[in-house]
Formats: sequence, structure tokens, C-alpha cells
Amino acid sequence: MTFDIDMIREVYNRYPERVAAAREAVGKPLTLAEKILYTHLWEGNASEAFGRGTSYVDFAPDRVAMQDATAQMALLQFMQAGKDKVAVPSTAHADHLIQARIGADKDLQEGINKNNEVFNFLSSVCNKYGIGFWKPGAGIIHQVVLENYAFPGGMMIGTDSHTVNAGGLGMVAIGVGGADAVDVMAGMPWELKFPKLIGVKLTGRLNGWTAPKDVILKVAGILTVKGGTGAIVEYFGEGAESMSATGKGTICNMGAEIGATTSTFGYDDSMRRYLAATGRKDVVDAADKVAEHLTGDAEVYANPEQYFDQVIEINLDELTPHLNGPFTPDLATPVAEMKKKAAANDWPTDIEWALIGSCTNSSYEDLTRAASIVADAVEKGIAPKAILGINPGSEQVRYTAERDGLMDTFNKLEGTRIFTNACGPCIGQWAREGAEKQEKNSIVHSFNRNFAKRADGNPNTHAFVTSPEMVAAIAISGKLDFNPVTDTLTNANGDEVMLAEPTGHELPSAGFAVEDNGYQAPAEDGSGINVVVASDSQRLQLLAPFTPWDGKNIDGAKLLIKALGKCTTDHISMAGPWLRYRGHLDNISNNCLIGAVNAYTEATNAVTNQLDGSVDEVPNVARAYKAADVPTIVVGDHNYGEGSSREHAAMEPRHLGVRAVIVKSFARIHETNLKKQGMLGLTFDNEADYDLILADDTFNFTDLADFAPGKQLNLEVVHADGSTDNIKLNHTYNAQQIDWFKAGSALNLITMQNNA
Ligand code: MIC
Ligand code: SF4
Repeated sequence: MTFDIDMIREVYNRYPERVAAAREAVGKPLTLAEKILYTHLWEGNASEAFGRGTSYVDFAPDRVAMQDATAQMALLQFMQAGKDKVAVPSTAHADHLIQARIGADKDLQEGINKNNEVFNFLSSVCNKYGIGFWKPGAGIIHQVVLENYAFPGGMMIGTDSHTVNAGGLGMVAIGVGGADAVDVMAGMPWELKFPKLIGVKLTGRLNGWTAPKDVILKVAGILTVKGGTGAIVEYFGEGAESMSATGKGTICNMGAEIGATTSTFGYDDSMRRYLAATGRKDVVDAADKVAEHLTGDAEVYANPEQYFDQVIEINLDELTPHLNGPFTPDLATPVAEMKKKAAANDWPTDIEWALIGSCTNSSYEDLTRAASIVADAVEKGIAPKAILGINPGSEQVRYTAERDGLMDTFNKLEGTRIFTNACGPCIGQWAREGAEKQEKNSIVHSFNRNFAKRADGNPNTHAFVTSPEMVAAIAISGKLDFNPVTDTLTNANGDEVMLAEPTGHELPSAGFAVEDNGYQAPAEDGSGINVVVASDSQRLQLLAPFTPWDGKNIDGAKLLIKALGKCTTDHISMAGPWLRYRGHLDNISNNCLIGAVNAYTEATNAVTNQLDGSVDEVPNVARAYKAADVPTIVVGDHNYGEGSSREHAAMEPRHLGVRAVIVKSFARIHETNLKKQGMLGLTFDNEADYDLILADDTFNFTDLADFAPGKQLNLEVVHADGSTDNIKLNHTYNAQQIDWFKAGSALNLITMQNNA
């Protein structure tokens, strides 16, 4: 059965007319990304061409997905919006809160016991408001979406930055903060700055040890963590068509790591095969009727330079396996060069743990390719030097893999641990023994992110991202710099042997199977369902609206922290142990900016309270300013807020009295999250002004009354010696976003409009 097939057919019915209107408005052949964007305009048929990177446009996404760690806040906000039911098909997925420790069954039970209150809350809110709920153990949101909901040419948003994974089935799927999801679920338009377009032409064909993961590891090396900001990446060419849909998903998934708004691929046979194998032949039939519209125009792919803002070409025949890291996903090293580079940088090369999983690489194909390496090693009598840990992407993948003997194969390798179908170590839900000793070490994994502390909480763990087949090879060799193309291993007989190249199955030859997929359909009529949040709960807290702007300039503000260098959402609102407070704003605010590096001392979680000169943890100092009614600001470097979609990174500072975040540049989702929560997210007009800001400065906004689109704001910086600097701040607020600021938050505005 296909979920929401009628909605999908309707989308396709509109396609020919809407694409024709877009073609006329734009006046030239269209990329796939443009077709999807223009067929999802809130206004209906396009009547004008939008400026890439400049126009704010209202869209009407087809669906919404949320995961447990962000859904709590999204749904707490939705409950305030005063609606009976969600306006578009929506789902929530319990995947982030389950820890990997012993193995699947025990960990899942423990996860349920520990998070019962939150799961019950999610299950009842979903039931009440018409939202599908995927229970703990059902799988990772993005794999479940790919298997059940994604469809070529569709548009969705999701409260998780890796929502972009659905580009593997030709969607425009975009990660957003919960407040954006609330707009769409409440039946309102969703606004996005019309993206720029990057074209990636793939020639040749993957071979040997090279996997789809290497395409995105290579692209990340070229574009860096900022290079995709504000852009949709569209892949095309024979190389694209020769890859599986889940392989395409891997590539789109990690587009989040280059800051891309999303990534996508044109509709092709790999998608037909995947849709059919996952029980959605009806989607294939419907898509085939409009197939010409579900890919870019031939002229575009023939002369990409004329249609994309930037074009990259990668020859898959020549692409080699890569390892990206440590600490940042764009530091790309070809496996063949790792020996030299690891030595030069003093990266530990002994590996104790190698992990396969996450929404990036946990498909059936991924498991078969990794299993082929494991089977080869077992057959050749090579004992593994590291522990291999595996989190399957979904119950459907796990069940099928088990039926097809893949789990047996993995289990034949000494020490292998199969964890729950969940995020697990990818988001710090990993009780890694000994991590508390904080020893310098390296791990490899097939995930997407490798920021400091992310997997095991140890700041000295050097994490490298690579393909599942390379993870398996490195688990067996125990060496980060092992190159399976050239290096040998010693087996039990003392012979020098080589690992065979990976082989795999794109799809299970006997079809996918599952006994209980873990889905809970919502009640037809949810009006009688009562959602309870205990007033003394430590995990959940009903939200109180943020205070509206008082119409005055912000005066006498103090600096909470000036962050140095990389300040991702993991630095602003850490995950791991803090995931337990994702539904309780006051409690989770105790992690606010604790990972950010203080620019004056290079210490983390230690800032000076200018009211009494004491040095304390960031959240404590923020609370002290708040209690004294002193507004605060945060200053940051480039790409501030990179990484996750978690709006906690905006709500916590807001809750603790921070009024403005002033940085050299922002990551897209975080900038929007700040705006939505009624904060000032501003950038230095002159980046060098970052250096002017001193720890004991006082800040006065002098022209907030004139806050208007396209107009700079002035900030008076009063230094302790009485001297002043006036600095110019840029912003990207449009008129509506300024209204959010004035109302105190976007949600306040919706509620006001509902009550009007
Ligand atoms: C992540 O990969 O960082 C997460 C956890 O999936 C986040 C969402 C979150 O913080 O809950 C994301 O990428 O958006
Ligand atoms: Fe989960 Fe990791 Fe994927 Fe985020 S990146 S959704 S934590 S598996």
C-alpha cells in the first residue's frame, strides 16, 4: 500500500500545466530543481521568474516529516497554533533517543523505558492531530521516508537537516526548524529564499572500491562546508543514472554537510526499481505519465554552464575511495594518501571501532556490500582488529537482511555488534566504554557528521567518514590508513592475503519483507484525545509565548560570549545526553553554548559575568543577566549554526535573554530559526569588526525603530574606557520576518492572526 497516493496523483496531475507556466515565466529550458520549485508555488501557476538567491518565495510542500528529538518542540508549538488537524500529510519518527550499548533488543527496550514519557507524548499528539507515528525501532526517519513516502518531483520539509536524503528519489526535500514545520502543518505557506543552482555532472561509472559515498566526500572536499549554502545541487549524467536510488540518497543526504539547501536527481530507472521493490508500483505508474517533467530539460544537461550558477564535473571512472575528517566532513583525503597525511598530522591510525549506519548509509545495498567484505575476510581466515558496529536503517531493511543471511555473515566476524534500527552513535547515543577517559583515538564510520564529541562525547576522538565497504575493510585491518586496493593482511595461517573488491545487491532478489514495520496510524477523529504534559515533568514543558518587542532600542546589552571559529549547532545546543531535554526548554537551556569556544580565553563553557566579574558557565551567566534584566548578545564567526536543524539552538538563547546574534556569516537553517523565534540574526558589514568586540563592551542598537528590509542596522559599541565604535550590521529580514521580530516570534504572529 502506498501512503497518500491520492495526494501524489494530484501533484502529478498539476505538473504539465504548472511546468508550462514556469517555462513561460522563466523563458528558457528548466532544471529539475526549478520544475519542482515552480510546481509547488503557494500561488499556483507561476506568473514571474524568481531571482535566484534573492527572491523570497512562498511554497506549498506536499508533506512534513519530524524526528523525535525535534518533533517534541515542533509539536509543542503546533499545539499553540489552535488547529484540529495537520493540513498536509505528516509523520513523526522515534529514532534519535535510543542509545547503542549492548545490542538491538536490549538497547531498544532500555530506550523505551527511559523515554517512555516522550514517546507517549509523541504518540498521543500524533494520534490527535492526524500525524503518522513510527514507533521506536521502526527505523531512522530518512530511510523510512525513502522507503514509504518520497516520490519523484515532490516537495517536502522535515525538522532534521538530513531530510534532504529524499533527493535520492528525485524530491526537493528540505531541512527546517520546527517552527517552519508548524507553518506548513497549520496550512500556511512556507517561505524560502529562491535557491541558487549548482549542477554536478557525473560521467563514467563507479567501480571497484568506490561507492556513492565517495561522490559526496569528493564534492564536500571541493565545495567545503559552506560551498553549497543557499543552493540546490542537481546531479545528472550517465554516472547519475548508473547509481541506485539509495546510493543517490547517500549523496543527497550529505549535501547537508556542504550547507546545500537540498540535492536532487532526475527520475530514472533506478527510482522505478526502488519504488517497485518498496511496494509502490502505483507511484511508478503515476510518475511515468509525467516522466518528462521529472527531470531537467535536455538542453540544460547538454549545456549546463548556461543554466546553473556553478557546474562541477566528476568522472566516476577515476574517482577513488575517500576518508573525510577528522572533526569536519569536508577534509577529504583519498584512501591512497591517508598513510602520508595521517603521519603528517599525527592522526591516530589504530582503530578500535568502525561503525556502519545512520540515515546516510544504512540501506540494503549498503549492508550487502559491507557484508561481502566481511564474508571474504571470514573465508580467508582474517580476524578483525576492530569492533564493527551496525545500525540498520529501518526494520524493513533489518528484517530483510536477516532473512537473506546478511546478519549471520556479520555475526561470523568476531565482536560485531548489531544495534537498534535508530540513529545511535551518529548522534552521540553511544555508551562507548572508556570514552570518559578522553584518550586520543580514531574511529571510522559511514555517517555524515564528524564534529568533535559527536559520536562518543570524547573531544579527542578523531572521526573519519567513509563508505560502508571501507568501514568494513578498516574494521578488519584495524588501521585508518589501510588501503584495500594495495595492502595485504595476514590471516590465521600467516599468509598475506588481500580483500576482494566489494560486491552487493541493489535490491533484495526476494523482495523486501517485514513483520511489524512499527507504524501507528492516527485516529480518524482525534478531538477526544487528551494530550497530557505533567507540570512537574523534567522532559516536557508546555511553551509560554516569547515577549514581543517593546518598540524600543535595545540598550546597555552585554556580551554573553564571542565564539571563536567553528560554532555548529552541536556547539550551541549539544545532542548526546542533552537529547533527553529536547521537549523542555528551560532544562535544555542549561546546555546553551557550552561547546562554543570563548574567543578571549579559548576555553569552553567559561565566560565572564560583567555584572560582578566572576567567571562561570555560559548558561549560568546568561541566567544572571536575565535575572538582572540586562539584555545580551552573542558574537560569532563564519557559518555560525552549521549542522543541525534543531531550533533549540535559537530558542535557548532567546529563552535566556539573548536578543541578537551577530556573526560573520550564518548557516541557512539556523538563521531562519533565529528569525522565527523573534531574535535578531545579523552579520557584520565589515567582517573585521568582529575583532573590535571586547569582552567588557556595552552595546546599544540605535535605529531599531527603522528596522526595514534591505536597510543596515547600526550598533554602538561602548568600550570600557569610554571610547565608542559605531558598526554597521547587515540582515536578510523581509517585511514578514520583521513582523516576527516585532511579535516576539513567528508563532506569536500566527496565534495573533488566528485570534483576530
Ligand atoms: C543531526 O544529525 O545532527 C540531527 C540530530 O539529526 C539533527 C536534528 C537534531 O538536532 O535533532 C539534524 O541534523 O537536524
Ligand atoms: Fe539520525 Fe544521524 Fe541521520 Fe541525524 S544524521 S537523522 S542523527 S542518523
